Amino acid sequence: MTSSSAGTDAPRALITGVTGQDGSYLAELLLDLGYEVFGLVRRSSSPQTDRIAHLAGRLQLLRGDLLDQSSLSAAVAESRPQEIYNLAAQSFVPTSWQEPVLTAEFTGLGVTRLLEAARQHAPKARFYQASSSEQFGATKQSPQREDTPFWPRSPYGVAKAYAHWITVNYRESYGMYACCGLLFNHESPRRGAEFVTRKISLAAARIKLGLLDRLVLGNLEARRDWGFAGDYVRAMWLMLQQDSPKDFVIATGVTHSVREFCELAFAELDLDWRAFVHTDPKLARPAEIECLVGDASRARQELGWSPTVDFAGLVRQMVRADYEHLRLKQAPPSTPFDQLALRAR
Ligand code: NAP
Ligand code: F7E
Repeated sequence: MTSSSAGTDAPRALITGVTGQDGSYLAELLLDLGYEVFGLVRRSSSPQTDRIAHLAGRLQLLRGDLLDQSSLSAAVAESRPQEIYNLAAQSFVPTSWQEPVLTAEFTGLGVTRLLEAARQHAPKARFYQASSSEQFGATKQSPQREDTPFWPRSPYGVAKAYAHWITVNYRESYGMYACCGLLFNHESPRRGAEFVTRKISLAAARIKLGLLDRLVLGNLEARRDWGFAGDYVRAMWLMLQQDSPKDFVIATGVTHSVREFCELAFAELDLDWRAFVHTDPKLARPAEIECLVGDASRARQELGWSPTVDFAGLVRQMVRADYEHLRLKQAPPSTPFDQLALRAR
């Protein structure tokens, strides 16, 4: 672990995108490892802090936006981090066709802004860039490894490819400890509701509870290499603890279709998915990636990393979490005390 240069012995880390799925798991991991953790949060009329609410008092939040150079510089100068994790991005692929310029600004150019802030205010900080399997897109090589050529198929993938190469370029130009994790899809009960896995787990739970009667999806045959987000943030941390910076593919090595995800998710609640799932061609993407599967051999050998949750375990965890959460929300108060509290409201 990199050591602190100031007052306390605790190493300091700055996480952008701390309010997102990965940011929340990474903040937990680093706090448990004894880090002082700073999280960058952008201004919103209604703060998006649900995923980190349980870390209040342990996590220090700084205001900043990937679009704004001075706020990034101020955040780096104030936190004086030994490690910077850049997880912030416009991360939903369909939105990248609706807002291609904004996606390029956030997900592409925003990385250059943060690298510049690091170069000027914390040049020795170790820098992690959240690269993506979307960069491989329609590549002919399978499974995808660190040296597989990129052929991105969405404005998001193109922006991430730029972000990847600018990070490599800062490593090569300035000798910065900067590395990219080429992460394949990773999910959890904290996954955003518009991504397909969470869309399915939430719908299955709602259908079971009688709150919904159908689920409409796009391409059921698309195949992805799905892992658990908690495993993947551990890989991010490991990448910054090596002797020299390198890029790594992080994946399970197993691919499944959206259809298979549906089958397992509905079966977990004793439902037959075929009775509820419909498709709508409007949800098809202008350019789809039919199949992705990663080869994480380098990470296994050099980082000692391997996933702990398999596909069936991931589906079960997500469906159970959504079902229990919705069931409890619906359940009438069970104790006299709860009844009183309800009447007082
Ligand atoms: P996520 O849940 O969508 O979180 C994205 C985060 O970025 C949120 O905290 C969001 O803040 C923040 N953000 C967006 N625009 C910003 C801006 N202009 N300035 C500052 N912050 C901004 O994403 P995730 O699933 O945790 O993924 C983390 C990173 O890994 C992303 O870069 C994603 O592209 C990449 N990635 C994800 C996967 C995956 O399968 N999850 C795979 C490969 C790579 P708000 O809460 O305010 O919106
Ligand atoms: O789609 C198909 C869809 O939106 C997965 C992001 O974290 O991982 C994520 O990107 C597949 C696609 O994730 C629906 O066409 C079918 O083939 O869950 P997704 P994604 O596009 O793979 C990568 C690695 C990232 O870096 C991204 O940030 O599922 N699909 N029907 C659907 N997808 C959605 N969202 N909704 C549907 O109804």
